[in-house]
Amino acid sequence: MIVFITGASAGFGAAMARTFVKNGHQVVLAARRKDRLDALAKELGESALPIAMDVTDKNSIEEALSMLPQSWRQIDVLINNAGLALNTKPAYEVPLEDWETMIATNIKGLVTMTHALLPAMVERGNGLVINIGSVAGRTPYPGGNVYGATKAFVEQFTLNLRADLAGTGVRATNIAPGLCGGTEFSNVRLRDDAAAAKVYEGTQPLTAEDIAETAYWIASLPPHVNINQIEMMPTCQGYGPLNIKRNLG
Ligand code: NDP
Ligand code: 8X3
Repeated sequence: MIVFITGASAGFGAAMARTFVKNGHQVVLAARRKDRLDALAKELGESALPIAMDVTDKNSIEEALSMLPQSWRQIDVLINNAGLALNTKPAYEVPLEDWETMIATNIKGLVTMTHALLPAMVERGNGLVINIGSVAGRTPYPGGNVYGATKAFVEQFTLNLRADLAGTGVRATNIAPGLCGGTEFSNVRLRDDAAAAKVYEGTQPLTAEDIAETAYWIASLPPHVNINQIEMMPTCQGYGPLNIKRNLG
């Protein structure tokens, strides 16, 4: 398989690249930090192709895809993983720019990549799109605001893809993980490495390798099996009660 992974310079994306290559597949590594991609490609050898791309920029996506060598053009699996959360402040305190960046990356980037690669999969009658959603797309929490809403979009877009793709041979899956450590997610979100480390203190979170194994399992199922969505959490995480403010005013 040729697997196109966005956000391959860190976290889940890099772990997924390692897992697919370990299992004999080829990976296109896409992200903005080319130096990180080059280092990973060096580690992975000829099975990896690093390619600089900003998913928020349609031209950058088009340019990157147009530069793919002929032998790398038949993408079997697209993993829309590039994404981020910014800020944990309440909606009425977050800078608009943070919301705009999350929407541009988690929604616009994901649909632009899908729009670019899906028609060829349908034409061939096989392929798989794995979108990385989040438990935040299903379970609201204080400070989740636009991040949670972008991941709700990812889930609903994936399920609507399933509606359109039924009978085409092309599969689509939403993976919705909960707390996952060992990635740059909280460093990016909190913009403070010490605070980011505290998020995972006293927990045993999911790891990027857990997500990578799940993505690989989904991609290696027989072609007649579609996992529509999968929600996964570390055992130490669960659902909370609804928040009730008592005795106000
Ligand atoms: P990381 O911050 O470790 O990795 C994010 C990746 O996305 C990086 O490779 C980054 O690369 C890339 N990226 C960000 N913006 C862009 C852009 N504009 N264009 C191209 N690439 C971009 O995070 P995780 O690995 O933890 O997260 C991966 C995905 O999983 C995200 O969608 C996240 O929302 C989701 N998720 C994470 C969870 C967690 O707890 N960690 C739980 C649930 C979901 P670069 O900066 O080089 O461009
Ligand atoms: C990341 C998981 O719970 O921080 O999507 O929103 S959470």
